[in-house]
Amino acid sequence: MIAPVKPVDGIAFEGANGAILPIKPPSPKSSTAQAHRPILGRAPTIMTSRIIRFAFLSLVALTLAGTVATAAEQKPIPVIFDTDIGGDIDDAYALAQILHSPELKLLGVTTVSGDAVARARLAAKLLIVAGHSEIPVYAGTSTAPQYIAQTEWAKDFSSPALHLTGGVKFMRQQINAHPGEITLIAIGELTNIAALLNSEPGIGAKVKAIALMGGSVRRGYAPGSAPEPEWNIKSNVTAARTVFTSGVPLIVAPLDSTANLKLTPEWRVKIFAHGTPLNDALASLDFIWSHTNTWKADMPTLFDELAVALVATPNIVPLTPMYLEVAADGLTKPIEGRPPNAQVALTSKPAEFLEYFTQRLAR
Ligand SMILES: [Ca+2]
Repeated sequence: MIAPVKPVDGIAFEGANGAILPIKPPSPKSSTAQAHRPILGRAPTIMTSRIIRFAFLSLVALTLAGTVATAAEQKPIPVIFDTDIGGDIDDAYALAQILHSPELKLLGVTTVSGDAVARARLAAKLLIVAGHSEIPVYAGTSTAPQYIAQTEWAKDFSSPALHLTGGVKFMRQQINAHPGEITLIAIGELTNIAALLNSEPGIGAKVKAIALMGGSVRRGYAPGSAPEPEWNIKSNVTAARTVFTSGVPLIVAPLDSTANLKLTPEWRVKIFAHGTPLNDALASLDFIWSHTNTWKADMPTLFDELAVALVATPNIVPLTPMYLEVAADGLTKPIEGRPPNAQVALTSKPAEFLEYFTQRLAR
């Protein structure tokens, strides 16, 4: 069931410039003075001080070594990336971000909304340019035509990894092959994800989590604005309701924490100056988008990138457990007193996030 797709014009991206969320100073670290406290009520001798100091430093060294070893040994998180790449520019940057996140293993890409096949060609070409011909791309559900100017960059592209149908089936097969392991990163309307959850009884219980960009809890697109129906949710409210009532653990990046993440020219210069084939491709797509997007945005907003980061770097922003209900108009309303269905990012620190993101793409 696909809700009628509304025109892109009129989305309130305008006016989002300027306001920056406050950056709090880091919380004071706990004192290590405890380690130097006298033992058994006696003042420490030089020798006992040295022993204590050695023991303390050894403990620190062991802890650090353990952290490094754990990080190195940790298996990357298997993810499937469900995207409406080709409309807004943030999806292309988000795909590059996944490829530059060693914490993640990208099993495949599925596309959704508008011309899902054209979007799949674009994703497949970006992956080839990035040197990842092994990662499959499957077109998912197409809907009414939308603005997708970037897909011209990949017109008629084909590769052995590109499949013009089968997005939902691919997700289902992968989840059944790796029950409880796969996180879905959903950064378009939720049509494919809902179709997956409806396609087989019990399939949702085998999904580890769904990280999604979507919703609007305490603010809308513009700083200080009231909550409003967000694009990914309102584009298919029925699908969004299926996802939010599925019982699958949800990690949600709504407008509250994403709408202020502006990739200004200074940050883009840093990314494009790192002249890898992938970054060169991003520069091309960014240029096409900058001069054609129908809502006249003058710089990218990294909406989708926070959803990716919440999987790769879970502590990057605080998460608030809450129950979000999807209203008929696409609003995502927090309901008090119900067991949470989502961990929600309500705040972010734009300067810190842009540094995190840019560092990844410029290495
Ligand atoms: Ca998107």
